[in-house]
Amino acid sequence: MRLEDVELVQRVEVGDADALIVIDLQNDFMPSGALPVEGGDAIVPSINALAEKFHRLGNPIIATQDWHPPGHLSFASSHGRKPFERYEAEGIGPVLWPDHCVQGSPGADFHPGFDAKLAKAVIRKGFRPAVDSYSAFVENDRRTRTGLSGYLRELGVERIFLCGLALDYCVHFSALHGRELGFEVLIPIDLTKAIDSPPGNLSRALDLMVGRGVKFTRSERISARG
Ligand code: VGL
Ligand code: ZN
Repeated sequence: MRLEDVELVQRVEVGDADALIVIDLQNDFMPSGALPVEGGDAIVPSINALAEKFHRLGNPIIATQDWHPPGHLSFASSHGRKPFERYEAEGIGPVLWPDHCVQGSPGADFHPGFDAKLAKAVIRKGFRPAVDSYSAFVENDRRTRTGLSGYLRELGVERIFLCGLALDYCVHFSALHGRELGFEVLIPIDLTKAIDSPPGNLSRALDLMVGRGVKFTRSERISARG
């Protein structure tokens, strides 16, 4: 499925059981970063605008950070290989990445234009050397939880709005796990960008998300309640 073919929800009103989750809006995923996502910087102002809406309504905003130790096994350099080479191991893959989002490095910081102070919690993921975590909920070993679902449940959240980077990796796996964990999931499609590596990955990710009941809309169709 192509991005243009995804069916969009016409009108969305932010309810009191809604949370906004901003995925990995970090320097290394910006066009000048170590693992650049095309157009990654262009979505920042519109994400701020939606976050401002949630903030005014008193709805929770949670941000995630990809947060790897040096020498992480998702890095091609840790295997003497080239970035984007295919590589599958338990908790790693399907491709290897350039070194990125190393804990405490400038590349791991939020994009300076992102209004991160509006986030009431920051979830850091991918910090175990041999296990990656694309999802904000469950690491790539498919077992280890980040704690986010419990946190959302305690806040009474039933529906999550997912935005940020990258659509076919961290947003995608967060959406699927969100569904598995019983949340409604809505992605404003203009507030996210894809890596699309290996080629065709975005199309496959869209098929999977649609099949599991993830809904899509555009940010200008989201209105405040009341
Ligand atoms: C991501 C690849 C590697 C993401 C993180 O945020 O989508 N992708 N690490
Ligand atoms: Zn990563």
